[in-house]
Amino acid sequence: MPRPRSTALSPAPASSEQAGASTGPVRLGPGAKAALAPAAVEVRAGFWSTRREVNARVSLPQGPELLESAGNLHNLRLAAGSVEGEFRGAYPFVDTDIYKWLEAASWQLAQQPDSEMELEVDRIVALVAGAQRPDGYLNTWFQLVKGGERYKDLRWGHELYCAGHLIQAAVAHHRATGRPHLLDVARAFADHIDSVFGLPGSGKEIDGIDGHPEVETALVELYRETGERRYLDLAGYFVDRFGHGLLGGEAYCQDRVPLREADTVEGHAVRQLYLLAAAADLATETGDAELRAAGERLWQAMTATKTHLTGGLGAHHDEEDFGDPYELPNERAYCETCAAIASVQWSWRLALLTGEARYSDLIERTLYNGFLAGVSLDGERWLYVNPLQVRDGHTDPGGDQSARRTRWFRCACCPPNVMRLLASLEHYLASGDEQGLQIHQFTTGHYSYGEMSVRAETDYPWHGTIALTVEDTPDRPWTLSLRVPQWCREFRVRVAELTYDQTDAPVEDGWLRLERTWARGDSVVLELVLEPRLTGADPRVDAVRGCAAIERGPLVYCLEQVDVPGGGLDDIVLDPTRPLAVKHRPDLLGGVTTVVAAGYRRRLADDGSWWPYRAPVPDAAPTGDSVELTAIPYYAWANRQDGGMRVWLPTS
Ligand code: FUB
Ligand code: ZN
Repeated sequence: MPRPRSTALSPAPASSEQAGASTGPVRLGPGAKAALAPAAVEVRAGFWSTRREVNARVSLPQGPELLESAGNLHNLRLAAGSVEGEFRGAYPFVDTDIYKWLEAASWQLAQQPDSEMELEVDRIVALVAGAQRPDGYLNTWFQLVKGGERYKDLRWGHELYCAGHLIQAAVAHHRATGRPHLLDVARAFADHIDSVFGLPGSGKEIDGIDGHPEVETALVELYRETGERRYLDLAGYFVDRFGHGLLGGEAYCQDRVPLREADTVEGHAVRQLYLLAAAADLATETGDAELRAAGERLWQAMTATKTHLTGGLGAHHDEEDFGDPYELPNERAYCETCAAIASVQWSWRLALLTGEARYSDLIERTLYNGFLAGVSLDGERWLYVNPLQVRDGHTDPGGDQSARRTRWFRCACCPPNVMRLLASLEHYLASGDEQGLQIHQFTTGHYSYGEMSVRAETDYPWHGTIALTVEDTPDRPWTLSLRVPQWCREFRVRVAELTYDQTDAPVEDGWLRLERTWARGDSVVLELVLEPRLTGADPRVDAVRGCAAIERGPLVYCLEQVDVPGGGLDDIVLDPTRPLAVKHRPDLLGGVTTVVAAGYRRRLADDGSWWPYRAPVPDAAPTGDSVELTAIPYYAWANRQDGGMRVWLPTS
């Protein structure tokens, strides 16, 4: 099989105008300089189908009621003057909960008509439109609480952040339904912003940026939807004004150093990641090589030094921000669900821009672990922070930063964010270019780009076999590329009469490239060997020195107290010399594969000391009683009873 040319060197940049390209959250403009364009995927069964079905059946329908009882919809009516009362909610950005829900519902409607949800969407779109000022401005907090004062508190006010989520909802609504109503509202606000913000000397009133990036990536998408270049230019202006002290020069809001000069991710994680998503969008649409290089550099720094095993991001509770390199605590891991979502959004843009598989490796890890833990299996309860450990005797703070699942939050940014990613997930799974179709994530379903289409069947991530059948093909050679996950050490692939394994398969930078003149009905069977494994960490991650984590395929595992006989987890030690066993458990947590490991419960001599430290350093290996350890996938934790949990297990 000849080695195809590298996708990254594709002479004709990919474009979403290609027939069969996906029309999800990232739709490349006609002049985009990306290596790849999103492909169309239908998720028909299996792991993600189940999670999306719960999203559609339980989480999304509950949205309007929750937005009503939390006061978000009331605020719109109040701003429209149709009711009387007080603003409800604790934050200036509560409108975004509505916009994210509208976005999620729109992506959902694009897949499956649902007359009830459609009515709810229409009703809420009308409320949003009713709250807008005649000049396009819209923010219920500033209209109602701040007496109409505008853009005086850019560092904390979130006015442009709210505009960004409105624009994203409107683009989704327009793409899904073809209706102009919400897009008209969003354009009016974007035009208003464009009339106010600009460089000194541009004749605009304010040279400023929002303390929470978001409007930037939204404006790029608005440009893609409308073809209006000034939205792209406005996004570029905003991205380049960070790092010049307009917000006081703080790292917290990415104002310490311009993105083009930055060498690591810093500050508030979600803010940083949304800004980087916008930079990748701009590099894609304009070919800005410096912005692209900055994105690639910062992604490398983030993944190498600031990312938890689960793909979770953020090491500090107080400012929801990144820590220092290798500062990756377990019980104080912040790993906000929104940060995981933002990371997926950024990585997807880089995957399209560069054609590199590693970005989709991180997406896979994040989706199956740090992201999915954010929603309960029943779709009704949420985690805002996603720690990697809950200690025995944990005193839970409750509220937004609880390590226990919660019905809704005072700061409810995460739940509707999860809803929108699950509802649009199929748009993050595959891509295409002139040379072929690339499958980034495996699901049972249908992948297509232009005339190339394949059907896939798999029980991934529980089993490693992915069976693909070509359903449609042009009459010329093309390349079917399958991502070989970064965690995979061993695989086999059968293509018609040929069989390869990891030693001789045509793998190039994480892509298994299968080039031929395909015929309908041709089959490819990829078998990823899914042995459970123990993973260690770079020694500079002090928090987990001497520990190992259990993984299998893309899944990170954890111990939950409820599965460990004899009580708490803090005395449990894993025996890394003993084999790990796999046990499929259809009865447990909606059906999971558990990993069974050997360990022991430390027996510590109780010398009555009032002091937990010892000198000299104890050197004898502790002893204890053997115990069988049943580990479950991390995403499924906190769905039974409260109790301890840990991902990293001491081995000595
Ligand atoms: O500031 C808006 C949102 O609230 C952020 O993205 C989250 O981190 C939470 O702080
Ligand atoms: Zn959040």
